[in-house]
Amino acid sequence: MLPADAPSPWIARRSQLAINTRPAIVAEDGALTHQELALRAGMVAAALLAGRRSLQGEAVALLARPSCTWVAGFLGILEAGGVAVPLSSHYTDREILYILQDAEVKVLLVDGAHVRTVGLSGVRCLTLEDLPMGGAPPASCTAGDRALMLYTSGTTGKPKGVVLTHQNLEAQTRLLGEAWRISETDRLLHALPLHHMHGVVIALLTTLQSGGSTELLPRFDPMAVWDGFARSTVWMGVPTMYHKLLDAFEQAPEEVRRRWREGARGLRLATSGSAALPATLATRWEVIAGVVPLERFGMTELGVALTNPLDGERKVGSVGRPLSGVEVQVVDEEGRLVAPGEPGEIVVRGPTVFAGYHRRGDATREAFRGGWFCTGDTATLDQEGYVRILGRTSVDILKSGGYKLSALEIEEALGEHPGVGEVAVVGLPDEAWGQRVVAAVVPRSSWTQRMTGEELRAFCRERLASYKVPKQILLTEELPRNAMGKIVKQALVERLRSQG
Ligand code: MCA
Ligand code: AMP
Repeated sequence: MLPADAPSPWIARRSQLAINTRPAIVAEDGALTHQELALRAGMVAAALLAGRRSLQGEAVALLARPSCTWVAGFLGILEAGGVAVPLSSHYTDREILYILQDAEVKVLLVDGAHVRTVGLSGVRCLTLEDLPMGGAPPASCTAGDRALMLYTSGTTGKPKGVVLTHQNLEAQTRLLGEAWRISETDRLLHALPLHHMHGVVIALLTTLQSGGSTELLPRFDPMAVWDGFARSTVWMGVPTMYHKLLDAFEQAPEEVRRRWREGARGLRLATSGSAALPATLATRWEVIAGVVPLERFGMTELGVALTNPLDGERKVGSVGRPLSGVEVQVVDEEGRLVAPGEPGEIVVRGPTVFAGYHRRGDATREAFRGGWFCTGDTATLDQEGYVRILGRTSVDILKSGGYKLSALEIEEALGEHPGVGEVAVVGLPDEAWGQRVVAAVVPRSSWTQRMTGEELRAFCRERLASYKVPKQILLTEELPRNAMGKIVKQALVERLRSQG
């Protein structure tokens, strides 16, 4: 670990790349070399600084399509000494306002497609395409300075800001780049959302900092991804993407399959993470690509912590061993190491572990025990040190298509409807999504005949990003409860599963 006041290793690496003339980004809005990208980032930094020497940790939100513009905006914020807060275009206005407020955002950087008036005084909106020409030397940042804030759903109703430092970003991108031997000859095909750890740090920034190039697709489209493999060496996806890719493959005519198969076989590395990769998907991919995807385990609070090896044995159903430079243990409730085969919680320590939840001192303290970050994931360790994930300790944290969703956040949104008496949100096992989010609602008596599940879904869509909206909302007379009157979600899951 570097001392918090050491010069930022992130900025140092960025300066090295500023003279690199190899390709860095290809996207809908053009292509940039590392050098050109550095110049564009310098322009953004200069506009943000407007004569100051540093933003001194001010939060700057970023809302733009996946593009050269997005990447220059992101890097410019860090170079100006600001904290980048990437937003999703799937967010509702309400979600955006919540984050702007919670993160104490001062400036919102947008592209032409996202120009909007922000209903919050004190937030300035700058359009990236309209910034004046100019440049600024990077602000003098330290290893411990905040660099990135990612909003993640959890065991509280509202998402929390995960604060990552310059050191976190540098350590994660360097260690992962080394483990997966990402180099300047790599070209990553990128179709992940740019408001989460996977898409931003694990995929984009790791490739960028390793000197490689990234092709940013505007969205995940299975056919465009299959076509893109032929131009790429690396692909990173979540299991739902593999599911959708394999379905598209099976529906394609034989001559198209032949081309796609060749593209997949030409990849040097295809990884899967953010949720468990079912063995059936791994095998279906192997039949086409010749090798199973490399599965790894990560978390917003710490990036990738465990990975199957690039060259050694990839165990299907396992997430591999600790990333070199990161300490991982599987422990019991007292923090003692468990024996191989025994279940325990994954805990992590090292330079990639985040600095804390923004303005949530209590939640931060609760998340650590004796300096180790407690992931809330239950796992076993085998004799060779490979970790197998068994599931999460909390039933209220769901994973759908790689997105972490909070049952409580969805319940809160539904609870705002005047007809909703009681509500419980659960995840049902699902081949495509991993978990399919379903809500069971007990209507207030006066509303029983006046409300449908579809109307409630529309109500949710006004409040939550579309991927958080339950796939199904069932109206029911009662919810299963224990002797203390508490809703038993596991019993609800069983009931809903038996009803098909
Ligand atoms: C889209 N929908 C979803 C999801 N995605 N519903 C539930 N769960 C989802 N994940 C909704 C859409 O809003 C739409 O709703 C309907 O489903 C159909 O959308 P479709 O076109 O089929 O979906 P898509 O656009 O192809 O999206 C699927 C996706 C996407 C590409 C798999 O979900 C995605 O990009 N997932 C990646 C999430 C991710 O990056 N997680 C990493 C977190 P409607 O019809 O009502 O409009 S970081 C992490 O986990 C750690 C660090 C780690 O280890 O990586
Ligand atoms: P997030 O908070 O969105 O970063 O999601 C992190 C969570 O995703 C972890 O705590 C795990 O529950 C889950 N996760 C990530 N990678 C895997 C994987 N390969 N297998 C199973 N679960 C995973």
